[in-house]
Amino acid sequence: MIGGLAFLMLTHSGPIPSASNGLVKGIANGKDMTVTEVTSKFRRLWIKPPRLPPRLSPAEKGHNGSSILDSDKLNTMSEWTSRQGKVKEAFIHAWSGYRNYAMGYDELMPLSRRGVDGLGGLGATIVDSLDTAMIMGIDEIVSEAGTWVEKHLSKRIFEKGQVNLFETTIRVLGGLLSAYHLSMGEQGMSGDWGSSITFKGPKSEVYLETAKDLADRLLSAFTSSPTPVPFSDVFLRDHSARLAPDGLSSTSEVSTLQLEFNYLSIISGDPKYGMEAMKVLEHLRTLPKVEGLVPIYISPHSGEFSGENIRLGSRGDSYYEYLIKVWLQQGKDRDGHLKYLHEMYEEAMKGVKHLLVQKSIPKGLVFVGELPYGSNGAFSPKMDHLVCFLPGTLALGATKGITKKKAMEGNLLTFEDLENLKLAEELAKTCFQMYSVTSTGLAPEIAYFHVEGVSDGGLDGGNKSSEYLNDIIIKHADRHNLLRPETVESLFVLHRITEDPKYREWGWQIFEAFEKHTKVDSGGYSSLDDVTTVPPHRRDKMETFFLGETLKYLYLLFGENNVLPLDKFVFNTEAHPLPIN
Ligand code: DMJ
Repeated sequence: MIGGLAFLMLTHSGPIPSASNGLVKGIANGKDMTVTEVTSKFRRLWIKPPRLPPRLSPAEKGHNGSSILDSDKLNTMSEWTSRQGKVKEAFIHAWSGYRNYAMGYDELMPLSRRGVDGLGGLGATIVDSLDTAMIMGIDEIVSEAGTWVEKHLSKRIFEKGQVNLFETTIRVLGGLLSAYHLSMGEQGMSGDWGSSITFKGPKSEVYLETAKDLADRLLSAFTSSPTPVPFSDVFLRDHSARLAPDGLSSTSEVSTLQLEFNYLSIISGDPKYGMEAMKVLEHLRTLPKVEGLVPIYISPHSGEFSGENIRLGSRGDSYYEYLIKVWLQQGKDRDGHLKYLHEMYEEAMKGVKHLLVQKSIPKGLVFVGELPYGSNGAFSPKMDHLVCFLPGTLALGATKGITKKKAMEGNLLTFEDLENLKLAEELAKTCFQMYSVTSTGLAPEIAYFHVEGVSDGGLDGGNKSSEYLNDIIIKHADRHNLLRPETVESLFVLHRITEDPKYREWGWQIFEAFEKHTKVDSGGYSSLDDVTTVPPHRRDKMETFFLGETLKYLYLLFGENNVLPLDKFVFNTEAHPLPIN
């Protein structure tokens, strides 16, 4: 243990990332800082001991609490602690780029070193990053981000025009709610997530009050609609909402609001938020489905699904994720009136296995395809990277967040759970292979799988040494990478649940590929145009979810499993942890 800590302190006093190394002008709290100030600020931050020291499990402690770990185990622990430190460095580098060039904008354009408002202008990167900084114990960033929220966010909410209901809920509302809880919002909840740090920055009530103000305006999307299906866009400044231009909402968007609105009702004591959001799921329950699967569009006007396109990728994904997560959020009350969510989830997963899961040839990778023309139309062997949320969700649904070992010992797993867990492991392998098959080691946005009867050419320009080269087809238009989190999210959940170390190793390979190909010297990380060429052409955008999700999940994957335990916390679809009731 002492060896591990000493190692970490050494690591942390090493070179600091280039963006914070005086190459760029630093800005903190809106004020310009000199190069030396920036450098010394980050060096101070760097040499701090870790906030969350490794904790030993009861099995690792002797009777009197003394360590009985052998040196191999200690080395392994310090290796993962050191890797966790690298993820923290990456987060600081990403934040530095954003803070220096784009503070107050939604996103950083890391190549042109400026900001862009692609999400309605609520400083989305700041709010999305806040709880990651808390989890990593980076006080300076918590303080910078929290101070910005306190000084500017209410005004922005008051002034701004059109925002998307779903994106604003999962990123901004979700980020505020999580920051509220992690900064000890609820009396007596101190430290329930694995840390009891008191952060600099505003009091937790600031996050709650801002969340309420935002949600009060977002509610107009529900109240303006003639059905329980909300409109997709909200005008914040005048509390009004409107349909998307084509009159349709995405099924995943209308069904991925409930964790956030439910939790806001709990902490505010006002049931209106949860009530409005839950009406959507109650309504979806009544609609006809295909073996539990749903089309990706829905009309707020008629309340009916539109078209027949069924997929677990874009516009469909988090419908399935929230069925099980909103049910898990109920804690002890899971057998109460929300039991129908578990039933809908179970039926949908049966439908996935029956209608969407196939194996590629020649090597037999298990993947989830699509039914673009419904169950009577042809199967498409196309899988979005977005579908890689599914392994984590399946594993979580099977054990309800406890380890597989504990669930087996308690005889808690049904046949269905075991089958889902197996599928989760197979799909996680496929998602990882979507990375390792390319020459950058990073996944494309979309992959096709080689199946009998489909004669698309194989991968062109990928990693020629991969044994899955002939199984995975990457079309030219799909070769970009947006720094997405889904695969590392699933690796994190699967590592917690199965305790299999391979998931950490896979996560580390992915992290190294991000470091090698997406890091921008002047600060931040960039998306890529083509993951099959080296060096890859870069795309001028750092998505907020790289800080909110990707780096958070990698940090948690390499860390101790008593931080944000999965049977006590449920992560919203943007990786903002909320406590289970
Ligand atoms: C995030 O905003 C969320 O994870 C959402 O559910 C899907 N898309 C992005 C990340 O890829």
